Amino acid sequence: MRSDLAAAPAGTGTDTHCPYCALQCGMTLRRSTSGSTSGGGTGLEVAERPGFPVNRGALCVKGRTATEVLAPHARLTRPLVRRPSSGELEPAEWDEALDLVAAALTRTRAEHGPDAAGVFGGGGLTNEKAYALGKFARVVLGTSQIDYNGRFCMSSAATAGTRAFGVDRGLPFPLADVARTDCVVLVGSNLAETMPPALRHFTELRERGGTLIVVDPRRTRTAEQADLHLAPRPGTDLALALGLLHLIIAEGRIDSEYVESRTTGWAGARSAAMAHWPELVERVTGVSVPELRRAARLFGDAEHAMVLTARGPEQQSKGTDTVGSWINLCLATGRPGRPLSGYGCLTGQGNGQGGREHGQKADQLPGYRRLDDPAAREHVAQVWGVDAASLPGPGRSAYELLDALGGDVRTLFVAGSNPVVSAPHASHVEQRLRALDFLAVCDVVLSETARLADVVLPVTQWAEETGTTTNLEGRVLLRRKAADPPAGVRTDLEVLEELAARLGWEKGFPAAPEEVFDELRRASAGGPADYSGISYERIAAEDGVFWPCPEGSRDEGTGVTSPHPGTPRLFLDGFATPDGRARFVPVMHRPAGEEPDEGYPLRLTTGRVLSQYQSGAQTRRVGVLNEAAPGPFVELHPRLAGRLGAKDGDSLAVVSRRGRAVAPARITRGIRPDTVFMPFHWDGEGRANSLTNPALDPDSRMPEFKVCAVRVELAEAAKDEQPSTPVELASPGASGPSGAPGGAPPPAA
Ligand SMILES: Nc1nc2c(c(=O)[nH]1)N[C@H]1C(S)=C(S)[C@@H](COP(=O)(O)OP(=O)(O)OC[C@H]3O[C@@H](n4cnc5c(=O)[nH]c(N)nc54)[C@H](O)[C@@H]3O)O[C@H]1N2
Ligand SMILES: Nc1nc2c(c(=O)[nH]1)N[C@H]1C(S)=C(S)[C@@H](COP(=O)(O)OP(=O)(O)OC[C@H]3O[C@@H](n4cnc5c(=O)[nH]c(N)nc54)[C@H](O)[C@@H]3O)O[C@H]1N2
Ligand code: SF4
Ligand SMILES: [Mo]
Repeated sequence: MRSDLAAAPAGTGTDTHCPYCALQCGMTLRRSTSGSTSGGGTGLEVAERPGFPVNRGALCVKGRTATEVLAPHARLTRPLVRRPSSGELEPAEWDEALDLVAAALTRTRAEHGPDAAGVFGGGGLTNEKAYALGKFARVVLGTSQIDYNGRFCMSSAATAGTRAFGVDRGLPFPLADVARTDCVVLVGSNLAETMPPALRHFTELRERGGTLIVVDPRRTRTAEQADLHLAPRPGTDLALALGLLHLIIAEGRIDSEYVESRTTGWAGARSAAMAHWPELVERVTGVSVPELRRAARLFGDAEHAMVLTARGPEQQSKGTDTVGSWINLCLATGRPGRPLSGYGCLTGQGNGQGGREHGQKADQLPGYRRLDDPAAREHVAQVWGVDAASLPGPGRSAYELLDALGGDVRTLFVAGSNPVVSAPHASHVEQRLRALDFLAVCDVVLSETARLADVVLPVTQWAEETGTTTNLEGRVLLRRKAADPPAGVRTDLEVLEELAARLGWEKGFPAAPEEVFDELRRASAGGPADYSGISYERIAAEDGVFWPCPEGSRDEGTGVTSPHPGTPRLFLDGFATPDGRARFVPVMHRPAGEEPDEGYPLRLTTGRVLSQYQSGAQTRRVGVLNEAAPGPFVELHPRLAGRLGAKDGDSLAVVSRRGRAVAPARITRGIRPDTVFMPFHWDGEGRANSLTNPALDPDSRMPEFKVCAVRVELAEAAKDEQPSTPVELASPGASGPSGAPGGAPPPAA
C-alpha cells in the first residue's frame, strides 16, 4: 500500500532524513519519552539510525535539534496578508491569501506579459516540489523567469563537471569510498563544521595511512585534521591547481596512457599549466614552493586519489574555471572513472543535488535536460500535455533575476529561500524586492524575505510531509512523513495546485507527493538524471537508489524484467560525452572581480559555522543553536588586530564598496593576516552580504561570495566619523601562508 510507506508507524518511530544539509543523514523520529523536553514541545525526538550508510547514526547538533522548528511557536501557522489600512502583515484565511496571489500573477501577466512574473526556488525543496515549481513556472505562468538559490551554491562545480564529464553529479561515487582511497585534496570545504558526520570517512582514511590535504585560507577545524594545510589567498585556487599540475608535469607524474585513451584536449591544458611555474604561483597564492611541491608529490604519487571541492573555490567569479583546473589535475593523473579515485563536489543544501536536476533552474527541464534542446522540450512537453513551442526559453540566473525585480519582473513567487540574508549585495536585493508590485513568499517561518511580502503562505516542513531528496552522492532518498502538521498550514504542492487552478490550468496539478514523483520519473526518463526506475518502495528497501536509474530491461526470452541497479559509481566505462572521453578545458588564472587596493586593502571571505544553517531562518529559532552561535563576528589575525588597535570582542566595521557591516572581533592565528572572515547567517548590522560582491562567473552565473575587497575599522571610531585609517598589508607575499597554519585553532563556533 502506497500510503503505508508515508505514515508514521505508531510507537516505533519513522525512518527519515535530516531537514538541513546535503549529507541527508538518516535519522529516526519517534515520540519523546515522557518528561523529555526535546523537540520544543512537539512530542517528537530525533533518534539515531545506525543502519544508514552515509552517517551511520552520527548526527550534528543541527540534526539532533531539528524537531524544534516543528513547534508551533517557532513557525507560521496561518497565511498573512499585508493590509493596506495598516501596512502590516495580518492573519488571513487561505482562500483570501491564494486569491490575492493568483490575482497579482494574473494582473502582472495581463499588463506586462508572462515574463513579468518570476519564481525563485530553493535547493532545500524536495524533488517533487522542485519539479512542480518548474512546471508551474513553464506551463501555468508561461514564464522564463525562474531560478533558485542553488545558483549561489555549487553551480560552478556543476558547470565545470558537465563541461569535463558530460554530466554533473556532485560525487560520482559513494562518500564512503573516501575512507578507502590513498589521498584526498579537500578544497575550500570546512566539513568538520558543515557536514560533521562526513568527517568520519576522512578520519578512517587517515587511520588507514592515507593522506588528507586541505586547501583553505583559514586553519579551520577541518584543516586541523589535515596532513598538509595549504592556505592560499581567497580567490587564488585556480593558480594553485595550475601550479600543482605544472609540478606534476615537470616531475613526470602524468598518466599518459589514461590521457591518451580516455581524454581529449590535453595539449591546451598542458600549455596553460606550463605558464604557471611555481614561483609565480607562490606570488599569486601565498603558498610557498616547498609546500606546492609536497602537495604535488603526495597527490601525484598516490595510487588512488581524489579532489573534492566545496564552496571555497566555487563561489568565485571564476569558479567554473577554478573547478576546471582541479578537474584537469585529476584527469592528467588518471583519476576520474577509476576505482576509489576522481573528482567530486560536496553539494550543500538538503536537496542541493536533486534541486538542480528537475527544472527550477533557469535553463533546465526535468531529468537534467536542457531547456534549449528541441528533443528535451518535445519529451517533457508531451509528459505535461502541452505543445513544445509553448514552453518558454531559458531565463535569467538567480542574482540577475533578483536584480531585475521592479524592472521588467513585477511579481515574484518565492519558495525555499531567504535572499534578504543570503544574496550577494543584499541591501540592493532588498531594495529590488521592495520595488516589486507584488511579492508572495511560501515559507515555514517568517523569514526576513517573508517580512517584505504582500502575502505569506505557511507551509509544512520535512517531517510533516513525504518527499524525496537526492543527497550529495546522487543517492535518491525518501523523507517520510512522521508527524501531522499544525492545522492551518498546507504543503507547497497543495499551494501550487490551488494557484494553478485559480490561474485557469485545467489539466490538474497533482499535490500527492508520490503522484508527482511518478510524473517526474516519466519526465526524467532518458535524461542525464534518469529517475524512471526509482520508486518510493525501492528507496525504502535499499537505503536510497543512485541515479541514473532507468527502467529495468525485459529479457525477451524469459519475459522477466530485471530492475536497473542504479549507479553508485559513474564513468567506470566511459564519460557522458558524445565520444565517451573526458574533456580537458584549458584555463588560465585571472584576478578576482575585486582585488585589494589602497582604499580596501584586505580580502573578505565568508562562510559558515557549525550551529547555524544558511540564512539562519530555521536555526536562529532553535535555543541550543542560538546559544552556541548567537551572532556574527569578524575573524582576523592578531597582526591585523594589532595594527587596528582592536582587542577580542571589540566592535569592528567591515566596509566594502557596497556597504558596511559591524560585528565583534574574533582574533585568531588561524587566518591569513591579509584576510578577514565573516559567517553569513544573520540579518541586521552584522549581515555579511551587505558587503559581498555580486560579480558573476561568466559560465555558471555564480556570485563571488568568497572574495571581495574591504577595509576594517574600529566601529566606534567610524561612528565618530573620524577619517578612516585603512589598514595596510605588512608585506604581501611575505605574509604567505605562514600566518595561518601552526597557530591556535579558531575558537569554537
Ligand atoms: N553548519 C552548517 N552546515 C552547512 C550549511 C550551513 O549553513 N551551516 N550549509 C550547507 C550548504 S548549502 C553548503 S553549500 C555547505 C557549504 O559547506 P562548505 O563549503 O564547507 O562551507 P563554507 O563555510 O561556505 O566554505 C568552506 C571553506 O571555504 C573557505 N574559503 C574561503 N575562501 C576560499 C577560497 O578562496 N579558496 C578556498 N580553497 N577556500 C576558501 C572558508 O574559509 C571555509 O572554511 O554546507 C552545508 N552545511
Ligand atoms: N556571504 C555568503 N552568502 C551566501 C553563501 C556564502 O557562503 N557566503 N552561501 C550561499 C549558499 S551555498 C546557499 S545554498 C544560499 C542559501 O541561502 P537561502 O536560500 O537563504 O537558504 P535558507 O536559509 O536555507 O533558506 C531557505 C528558506 O526556505 C524555508 N524553507 C525550508 N523548508 C521549506 C519548504 O519545504 N518549503 C518552503 N516553501 N520553504 C522552506 C526556510 O525556512 C528558509 O526561510 O546562501 C548563499 N549565500
Ligand atoms: S550533517 Fe547535515 S544532514 Fe547530517 S545532521 Fe547535520 S545538518 Fe543534518
Ligand atoms: Mo549551499
